[in-house]
Amino acid sequence: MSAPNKSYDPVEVEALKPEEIARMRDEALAAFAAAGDLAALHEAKIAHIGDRSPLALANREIGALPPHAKADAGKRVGGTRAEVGRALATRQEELEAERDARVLVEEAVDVTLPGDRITPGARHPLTTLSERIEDIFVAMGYEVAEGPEVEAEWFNFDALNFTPDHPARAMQDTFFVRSAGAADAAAEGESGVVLRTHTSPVQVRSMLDREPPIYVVCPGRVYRTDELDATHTPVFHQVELLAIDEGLTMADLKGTMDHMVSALFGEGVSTRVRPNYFPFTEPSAEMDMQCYVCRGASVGDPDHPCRTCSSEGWIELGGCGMVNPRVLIACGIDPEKYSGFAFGFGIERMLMFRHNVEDMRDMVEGDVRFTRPFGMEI
Ligand code: FA5
Repeated sequence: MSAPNKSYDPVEVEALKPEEIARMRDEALAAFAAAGDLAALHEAKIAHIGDRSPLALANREIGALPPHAKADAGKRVGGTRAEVGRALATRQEELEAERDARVLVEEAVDVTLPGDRITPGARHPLTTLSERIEDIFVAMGYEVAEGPEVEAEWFNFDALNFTPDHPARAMQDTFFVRSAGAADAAAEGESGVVLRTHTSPVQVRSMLDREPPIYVVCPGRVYRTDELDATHTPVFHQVELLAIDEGLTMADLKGTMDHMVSALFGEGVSTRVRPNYFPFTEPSAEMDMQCYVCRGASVGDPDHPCRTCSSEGWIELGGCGMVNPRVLIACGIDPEKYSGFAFGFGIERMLMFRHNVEDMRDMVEGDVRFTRPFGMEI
């Protein structure tokens, strides 16, 4: 900047001449108008009203003018800078509006296009129901116990008091594992190894592994040579319950099962027992639960039939009884001191009546349209 000069004539300062200021203005307005986008406008802004632009330099010259000349030059330069500033703001608005309109077109999302989101799967309801049942017993202090699916015949039958000629051992019920040297199918039964036909061998393993008192819940997959139809499958799931302690009776068994069905089907749903026979329990019983839908109201009322229990009022749950003393002895437990109860039931059948599934084949076919409605219960 020049030093103050008392005899200075502003008209003589090149940068402050009116035509020079007008030229700066015209150049700035032309540059703004020519800027095709916001980046170009920014360049033009720096060039024409930035700190080193001709207008800024002219403005600085005003400080060096004598006082009488300052007002005139200041008015001319200030007015021009304001005009250029307004032109810049106007062009900035235009270019921003153009950019926003372009973005709306270029980045438009067609919400009618089919989505490519991967829908979440669902756990199989047999798994979630089995885990729910386990949780009920774990909350009562039971321990979850598991055993092998390829099982020694001794655990599956002998230790459970099945006599050698018991019909359940027959090939029409049991998958025998053929030993490597077996000549033909007839020799299969000689391997001593079967696919377990029920979860009761886990009772035996639990009693051999633990000292009483024993409270275990044993979920697992079991195998029988049944044909796949609406109510049978050759591979299915059971949950087994075993309690061994001093002084246990059928009343404890019934109370425990009443609690389970109330927790699963609603407060107040009760159970009943009917005589039955299992080699490993004595006495043995079949346990039914009260129909949780009609609670017995449909019995003898043809106007209000119940699909869930076929208007019988009761639904068959599974087998149960007091552990046979012969089984306790086979497992090294003193039947004079300890008694126990056991209960076993099928998860597929329970899923059928709990969720009105009419055909067991739906559970094994792996179609997600069957599992998805059960949701992501965990
Ligand atoms: C037993 O397997 C005994 N171990 C149950 C038991 C345990 C009795 C402890 C006493 C004490 P059962 O053969 O009845 O019993 O089978 C139990 C349940 O398995 C049946 O109630 C039924 O729900 C289910 N079940 C049996 N066969 C099939 C099959 N092919 N497909 C689906 N579920 C089946």
